[in-house]
Formats: sequence, structure tokens, C-alpha cells
Amino acid sequence: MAKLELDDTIAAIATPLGEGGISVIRLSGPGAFDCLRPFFLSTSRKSPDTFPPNTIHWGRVVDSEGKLIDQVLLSVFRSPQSYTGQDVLEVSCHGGLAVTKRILGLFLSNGARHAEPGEFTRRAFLNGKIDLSQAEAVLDLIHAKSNRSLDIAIRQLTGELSKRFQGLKDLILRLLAHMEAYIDFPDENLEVDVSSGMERQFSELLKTIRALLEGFDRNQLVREGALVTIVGKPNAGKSSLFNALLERDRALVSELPHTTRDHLEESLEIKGFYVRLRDTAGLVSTPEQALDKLGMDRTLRALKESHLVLFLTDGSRPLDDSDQHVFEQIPNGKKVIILINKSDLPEKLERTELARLTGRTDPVGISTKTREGLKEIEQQIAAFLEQDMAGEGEQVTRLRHKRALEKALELIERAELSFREKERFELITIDLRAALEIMKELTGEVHSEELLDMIFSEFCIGK
Ligand SMILES: Nc1nc2c(ncn2[C@@H]2O[C@H](COP(=O)(O)OP(=O)(O)O)[C@@H](O)[C@H]2O)c(=O)[nH]1
Ligand SMILES: [Mg+2]
Repeated sequence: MAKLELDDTIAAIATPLGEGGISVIRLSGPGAFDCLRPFFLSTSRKSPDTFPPNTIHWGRVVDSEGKLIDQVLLSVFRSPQSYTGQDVLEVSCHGGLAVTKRILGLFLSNGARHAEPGEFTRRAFLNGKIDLSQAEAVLDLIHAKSNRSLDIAIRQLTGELSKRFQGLKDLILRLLAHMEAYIDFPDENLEVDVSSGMERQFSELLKTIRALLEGFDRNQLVREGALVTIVGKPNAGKSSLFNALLERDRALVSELPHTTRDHLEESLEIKGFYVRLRDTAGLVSTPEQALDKLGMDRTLRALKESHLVLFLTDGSRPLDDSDQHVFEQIPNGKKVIILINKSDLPEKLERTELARLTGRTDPVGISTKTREGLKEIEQQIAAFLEQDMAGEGEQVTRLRHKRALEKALELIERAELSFREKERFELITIDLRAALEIMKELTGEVHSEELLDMIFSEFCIGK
């Protein structure tokens, strides 16, 4: 992307393109009023230049020949009290493709430049209205697919994560200042309480970063959705369960074994969590056809990626080698919920055998026919996600943050080691200083065009 300037005026349609109640066309920049002036006739007959900030005005948009295009509402924001920190004008017109494009076209013909994706938010950042992690939160908020991710995004937007990063930066800065004050002292002359004070500062620093990093994996689940895979022998009722949880018929259910050859994935929200549920092909020990083999490979891959596995057995039949075979394919250490299906039929499965196979005594009896136990499954899935997502540092959501924190951690760990080995402070402070720089990049205090391009290219136009 070319270097974007702040001193021109940008325009874009800020609402999704298509038919709707209203659409909004947004202008930002020092020339916002100039762009709009010829085309807006206020009902009060006053020029938009006289409108006070934060006010809304009814009027008409006309083209350069004076032809009426739409009746609109104009929202007026003035620098610096606006989203971007510049003069911002928003025209709310009737939601329709033709109207919206016509109005945008007028502004573009009169000095405005079409905004790049995320450019309004980029301006907000460049003008110091928000920091980088808040800008990223705007994006997360727009993309949020569940209440949980929405909660995290909104907290980040209000600056909670920024505060944590800022706090971390201050810790580094304080330790650095502390060490620099003693840089000319030979180590052996350092008083004991000074030295133990630094030790404490180091350990607080390390603890803070590690806590933030631990939050990342949990949040990945919130944002991208937790992968939950149903496995079980052929005919256990996997596809029926998949459908029952989705509450609609998506997967193909049949009395013939091996009906499901590929895995299906559907998204759903369970108690506020975004879940990607997968139905899989039955895992048999000796695949009869090439297609079965293909399905099995995919199932194995799905299992490996999963955050949670639903191991489904058929309660109306005794446990057998196929059950055992399937269970053995679940990678070690995966979280598993054990299910016994078809509870509407007489139970033939020996629960003690199931316990021996799975090492678990907490199977959930369900029936996809009568929907018995489905609530219980949902509860357990939610409980699992809850447990995996609670705790400190929960706002770290971005790979960018994670990478930076990891780098900072490495440097501080090295500094701490040097400190313990009584290295010269000159050397130790080099690492601390580097960690400080990384923190500045994290908050956006120091930034490059490339970094901004990378972050804002994910945005939609008009945001
Ligand atoms: N009685 C009863 N039959 C079920 C239940 N769940 C599934 N089935 C039947 O079991 C057979 C296999 O189901 P399906 O979902 O295709 O199994 P999959 O091979 O594991 O995907 C079908 O005939 C279903 O109607 C249940 O809870 N009770
Ligand atoms: Mg199936």
C-alpha cells in the first residue's frame, strides 16, 4: 500500500453493500465539509459549515445539476472529537445499492479519495484516538461470532489490554532505571536489599508475561471456535448426534454403515461459545474400500486437530473391538467426553467394560431419538471450554501479541539469567532495552508502515 497521508479526505460506504433500512457514507479529513457542501441542502437552509459538532441534520442530497437523489440525515463530528480525530461527516441515506453509490460518487468527484480498508480506524490510531491493540479490537468486535469473543473484544476496545501492556512496559522501564542507577557499581559492592529488590522485579516481570501468554491459547479457542469431533464405530449414531446438536438435518443419516465418508463441519453456539462441530466417518480396523480409507485418514486428522472429542458408543449393543479400535485412535492427552447412545433401547453395553476401555466412570447416557442427555452434553462442552478459557491474561487474542510477548519473554529470561550469574549490568540492560522496544511495538508507540498495512488490510472498507 502506498504511504497513506492524513491530510487528504477519504470517503467510503460504511455499511454492507446491499438493500437495507439505511446505509451510511462516511467522510473523514480536513476537506470533509468541502466535499459535501455542494450536494447537501439542509431543511433549515443553513450551510453545513455552521452546524455544531455532534449534531444531526435532516436534508436532501442533490447532484451537481440540482437533481434530488435522496432524503438523508447528516451527522456532524468535528476534529478532534470524532472517531478518526478529524472532521467526520456521515450521511445516512435509504439503504440501497444505487443510492449509496451515487452519493459516494458525488463525494469522490469533489475531492475525496476512496478509503482503503480500515483507513478510518488507521487514522484514529495515527491521531492517537486509540492504540494499536484497540484498533485490533475493533476488528475482533466486527468479526466476533459468539458472545464470548464479543466480550473479549469489547474489553480490549475499552483499553484493558492496552493497560496490561502498558503495565508490563512500566515494569521493564522501572527495572531498567533501577539497574542503570547502579551501572557504575561493581557487583560485589551492591547492597543486599538492592540486589533482592531487582530479583523481585525480575520475577514479577516474568510472571506477568507468562500469564499473558497463557491466555493466548485459551483465546484462540474463543475467536476461532473450538473444534469438537464426534467419533465412534459405524452406526453408533454419530451423524444423528451431529444433527441433533445442530437441531437440523445437515448430515446424512442411514441404516447402512459407512454412510458418512467425509467429515462434515458446522458451526454452532453453545452457551455463548463458538463451537465447530465435526461429524466423522467410522473408524474401522480394516477398511474395505479405498473411500473408507480416505474417510478414515480425514477422521484421524480431525481427531488430531480437535480441542475436544465426543466418543460415542452404541448402548444397544455390547462393546466390541470396533469400539476399542476407535478409542485407541484418539491421541493421548485429548479431552474426551464419553457417550452411550440409544438409551431409548434396552442397554446391552457393559458399563464396567466401557470403564476399563476408557479409564472413565462418567459416561453420559443419551438418545438422539428422544433427545435425552443432549442438554448434558452441551453443559459438559461448555464446562470444558469455560475451564480452558478462564484465568489471567485472557485478553491476548492475536498472533502478533503472542509473538511479541514470546520475544520479550526470551530477552527477559536471558537478562534474568545474566543477573543471577552476576554479569555486568551494562550487558543485562541491553536485553531489557530490547524487550522495552518490543513492548513499544506491541502498543504501537513505535510502528512501521508495513505493520500498519498488515493490521489494517484485514479490515473492511469504511471501517
Ligand atoms: N433407537 C435409536 N436409534 C438411533 C439413535 N441414534 C441413531 N440411531 C440409529 O442408528 C443408525 C445409525 O445412525 P447414524 O447416525 O447414521 O450412525 P453413524 O454411522 O455413527 O453416523 C440409524 O438407523 C439411526 O436412526 C438413538 O438414539 N436411538
Ligand atoms: Mg455417519
